Amino acid sequence: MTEENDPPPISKLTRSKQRWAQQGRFLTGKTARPQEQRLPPGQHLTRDWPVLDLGLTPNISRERWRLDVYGAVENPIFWNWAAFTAQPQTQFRSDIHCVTTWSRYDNQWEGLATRDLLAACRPRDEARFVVLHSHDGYTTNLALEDFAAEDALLAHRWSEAPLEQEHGGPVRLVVPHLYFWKSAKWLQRIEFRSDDAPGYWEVRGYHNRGDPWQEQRYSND
Ligand SMILES: Nc1nc2c(c(=O)[nH]1)N[C@H]1C(S)=C(S)[C@@H](COP(=O)(O)O)O[C@H]1N2
Ligand SMILES: [Mo]
Repeated sequence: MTEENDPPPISKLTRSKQRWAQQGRFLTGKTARPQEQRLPPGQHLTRDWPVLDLGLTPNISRERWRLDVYGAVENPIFWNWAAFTAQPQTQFRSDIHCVTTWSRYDNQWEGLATRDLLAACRPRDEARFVVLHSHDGYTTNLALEDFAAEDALLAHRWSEAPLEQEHGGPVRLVVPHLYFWKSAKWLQRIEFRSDDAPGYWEVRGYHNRGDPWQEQRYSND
């Protein structure tokens, strides 16, 4: 686990991903509508579940785990594991679309719907953006409407088992309608803001929103 201000070490994959953004790698120039085709442009289907991250894999036990929800909210939250899992539990089935072109269908998630989190923390009128902070030093930003999507959740179970550490357990975000880099693993803090604050990949050439149907892979599209 690193402190907030230590930049995470740069792996070979991370370096490649920075280069791909500069090169516009994988772009097909096509868009699609989710109603018409299930696989977004430039994606291919995989049956296994690849692990993608900065390479640190923080080890956070459920006993030590806390979630801090703060910033432009009426009711800041600081939950331990018992308080978090006492919140309403929702199950969603959704597809994963990673910007490196793999997609994985029919993931069964369980956890706290972001809509239920919003009901609990009550964003103030000026709140327009959400920044996720993770235990590996990773950050990613979302517009409040994207964070509030009806199938978005803070997941702690996948396929009816506890979410594996390598996939972001104890708790990760899942926002199915955007590329998977928006779905922060090893969630530590959720910050509500009036101004936007681009995250780890968003300041390294990746699109600020990341809609796979519009092929919003890179910021210079
Ligand atoms: N904390 C954290 N979350 C992260 C990342 C990361 O490096 N650190 N990588 C993102 C990227 S680029 C992808 S594709 C997905 C991968 O999730 P998976 O390893 O469960 O497939 O996690 C996203 N969330
Ligand atoms: Mo990714």
